[in-house]
Formats: sequence, structure tokens, C-alpha cells
Amino acid sequence: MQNRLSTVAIVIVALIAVLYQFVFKSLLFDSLGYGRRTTNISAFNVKCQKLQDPGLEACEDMWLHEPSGLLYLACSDSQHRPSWVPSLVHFNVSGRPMSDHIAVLDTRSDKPLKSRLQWLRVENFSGNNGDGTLNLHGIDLREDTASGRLQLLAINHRPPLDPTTGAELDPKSIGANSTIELFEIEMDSGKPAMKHIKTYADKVIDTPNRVAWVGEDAFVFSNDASSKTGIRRAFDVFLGCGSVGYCNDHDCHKAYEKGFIFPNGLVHGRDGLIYVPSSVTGEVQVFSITPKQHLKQVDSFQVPYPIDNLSVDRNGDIYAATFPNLHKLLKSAEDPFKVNPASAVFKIRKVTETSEAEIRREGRYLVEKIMEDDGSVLPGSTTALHDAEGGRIYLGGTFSPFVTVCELGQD
Ligand SMILES: *[C@@H]1O[C@H](CO)[C@@H](O)[C@H](O)[C@H]1NC(C)=O
Ligand SMILES: *[C@@H]1O[C@H](CO)[C@@H](O)[C@H](O)[C@H]1NC(C)=O
Ligand SMILES: *[C@@H]1O[C@H](CO)[C@@H](O)[C@H](O)[C@H]1NC(C)=O
Ligand SMILES: *[C@@H]1O[C@H](CO)[C@@H](O)[C@H](O)[C@H]1NC(C)=O
Ligand SMILES: CC(=O)N[C@H]1CO[C@H](CO)[C@@H](O)[C@@H]1O
Repeated sequence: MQNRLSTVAIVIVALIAVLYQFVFKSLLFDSLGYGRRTTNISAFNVKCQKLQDPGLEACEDMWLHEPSGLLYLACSDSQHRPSWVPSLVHFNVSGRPMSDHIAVLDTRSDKPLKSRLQWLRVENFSGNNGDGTLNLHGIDLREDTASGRLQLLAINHRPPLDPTTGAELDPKSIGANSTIELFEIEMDSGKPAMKHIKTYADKVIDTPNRVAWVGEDAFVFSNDASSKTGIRRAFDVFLGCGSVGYCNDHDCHKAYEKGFIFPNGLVHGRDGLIYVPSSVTGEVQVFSITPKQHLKQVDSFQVPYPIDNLSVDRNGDIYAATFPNLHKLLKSAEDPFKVNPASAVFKIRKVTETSEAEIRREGRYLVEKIMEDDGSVLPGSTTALHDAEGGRIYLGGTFSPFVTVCELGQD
């Protein structure tokens, strides 16, 4: 008996030690980044500047139209944003931002910020009970080759409403009503606008985070959690969670759901592959799309910090916005004007010219840190976008009251 008890005790202690070693320790130090020192941005060859304008706040996601240099930003307001963040289970409907909108910034102009910034008017979109509002998160755009039109997909975290009476339902029990909205952009008319075409509402679109076009009328998106609400979410970080969904013109289905931990800002690479980053582990999983529109994992690689969102530049290189101190980002979600968390940006280049043997040894992806900051210059960046032509990086953050642009020095 004695013996068995002590065996049990030993096993429990060993289990806790193992958990500490592999789960809690990596959670505390690698993922949440307690005690991680960040490098001063002055150590990097970059010159950064804040772009501050009323409305250019909480711009979580952006997309660059390479030919024109027009940068499309999905912005919100930093003061109200923390009330309504379904991905962090912040569900205060009455405090939610009511003025989310898409900004268009002319990045090739030297004029003052005001005169190169426009806001898209929303047309033919009823919103919730006719209020016309959006609650933006991830976006993606594509240029339709036939019409030359830009098509915008936007994740929209609607407050839940009773479908028949329109009465407000409690998001704490049923979660946000997250949908994906398709708009067409009209820039030519002098009054730039985005016209609503379609709402994708489907049970597969559950906790959407980012969306990526994969073809005409087809896109993938990440669900970042196991469910909208409920107890399982508390274990997501240990048990894993999330999925990638695929939608085409007629329906949506789960395309992959094994082994994710908070899959976040995914992208469609220039190589046709789908890159899905984890905002907890910093792992990027790489997938191809099968003819049946499912995902098949073909590779993976590690970035040292938890990753938020990826973006692809003209050359096909991928840029990752990361958090050296995730715990501070979570704090900035409570108080965006006071807490400005650290951020770091990595450039990821796919190795194509080396031999297969070398790739097996070194990996197919080169991961290079190109800037890091303790939070004094960069916004708590959730998105970093590289403009290869201008040699600049644009950074935006979910809660940040400004956007930052950095000129990359020549080295
Ligand atoms: C970073 O470097 C700048 C310029 O060298 C300096 O003024 C600033 O105090 C440094 N910040 C920190 C946190 O060390
Ligand atoms: C929700 O937001 C409203 C409006 O900003 C605020 O007055 C209220 O205190 C918030 N409620 C909670 C529970 O935080
Ligand atoms: C607005 O939307 C309605 C239905 O959603 C559609 O019938 C109508 O043609 C649209 N109007 C314009 C100007 O696109
Ligand atoms: C969610 O939004 C869709 C699209 O507007 C709507 O049809 C549906 O009734 C909404 N559901 C809830 C629970 O709000
Ligand atoms: C647009 C987008 O995907 N944003 C995500 C970037 O990462 C943050 C932090 O994890 C998420 O909250 C956003 O959803």
C-alpha cells in the first residue's frame, strides 16, 4: 500500500515536472514571454514614423494594391475596441465600436497624411437591424482580372440577434455572430465606395480570424478557437484548437482541423500554398489545397515568438508580426492608450536554390528578424506589411491608436 502510494506520488510529481517542462514553462516563457528582453529598435537599420490621424486607429489588418500603391486598412477605434473582441471573449455589446471602416492610403504620394487618406463609403449594407455597422477583423482583397475590380472579404463580428424578432441575444452564452462579408470596391467615382455583394453566414464560420482568397469565388479562413464560448476554450492552449475552413460560391466546409493551437492570420503564398501561423507557439504550418478543396500539410517551420498575422510581398517573401511579450499585448487589450506592448517583425524567405540535402538539414524557410521594439516606437503590431517597391514596412495593431511606417535601410 505504502509502496503503491509513493509510486502514485512519484508519478504525479513526475507528471507535474513534465507539464512544467513542456507546457507551463513554454507557455510562461516562450508564449507569454515573461522575462523576455527585447532589443532596442535603434539596433536595426530602420527609420520609423507614426501615422496619426483621427480614425487611423486599431487598424488590425491591411492589404497593399501593388500597382497603385494604395494601402487598404481595416480600422476601428481604440477606445471601444477592447469592449468587443470575440477572439478574446470580450463581449460588451453596448461598448462595441460603431464606426469601423476601411481606409485607403496613397503610399506613393509625399503629400500630407490628410490629403492622401480616404475612407470608403459603405453601400447597400444593412448591418445589424439596419444600423449599417461592421465590426472588422481580418480582411483580404483580390483584383478580378476580367473586370479589374477589387473584391474585399472582411470578417465581421456581429452582435447576435434573434432572427425573427431582431432582439439582442446574450453573446456571453452564444458568442458573436461572425460572418464574412464580400464587397466590391469602386475607386473611380471620386467618392470611393465599397458595395456589399454577399454575406457568408455558415456554422463552419465559427470563430473566424483571418480570411484569404484562393481563387475566383473561393477563400480559406482560420477559426482561432475551439468554440465561440464555453468551458472548452479554457483548455484550448493545452489541448489545441481551431481549424481552417474553405468557402466557395455555394457552401463552406472544414478544410483542416488537426493539431492547430490558435491558428491566426493565415495567408495564401505566391507559391500557391497556405501558411497558417500559431499565435501561441510561433509555428507556421504549410499546406497545399487538394482538388477536393481540403488542406494537406506539406511543411512547417518555427518563428521564435508567437505570431499574429502573416503577409506576402511582391517578391513572395512572407512577413510576420510577432509578440515578444504576449502577456503585455493581452494587457493592452484592456488599456490600449497606456500599455504599448513590444513587437518584432520577421521576414521569411523560401529557399529554392539550395540542394534537397541542404534543405533537409537547414529547413526550407529562412527566418530573419528585421526589427524589434519594446513598444516605444512600433504599435503593438498585429500586422506587418512590406511594400517592396517603396522599401517600407507598414505596421498596425488591433488595439493601437496609430499606424507606423518604417523605411528599411540599405545594407
Ligand atoms: C533605445 O535607444 C534610443 C536611442 O539610442 C534611446 O533614446 C532609448 O532610451 C532606448 N530605449 C531603451 C528602452 O533602451
Ligand atoms: C460596456 O460598455 C459600456 C459603454 O462603453 C460601458 O458603459 C459599460 O460599463 C461596459 N460594461 C462592462 C461590463 O464593462
Ligand atoms: C442592393 O442590395 C439588394 C439586395 O441585397 C439588391 O437587390 C440591389 O440590387 C442592390 N443595389 C445595388 C445598387 O447594388
Ligand atoms: C447572423 O447573421 C446572419 C446574416 O445577417 C443572419 O442571417 C442571422 O440571423 C444572424 N444570426 C444571429 C444569431 O444573430
Ligand atoms: C487580421 C488578423 O488576423 N488579426 C489577428 C492577428 O493576431 C491577433 C492576435 O493574436 C488576433 O487577435 C487577430 O485576430
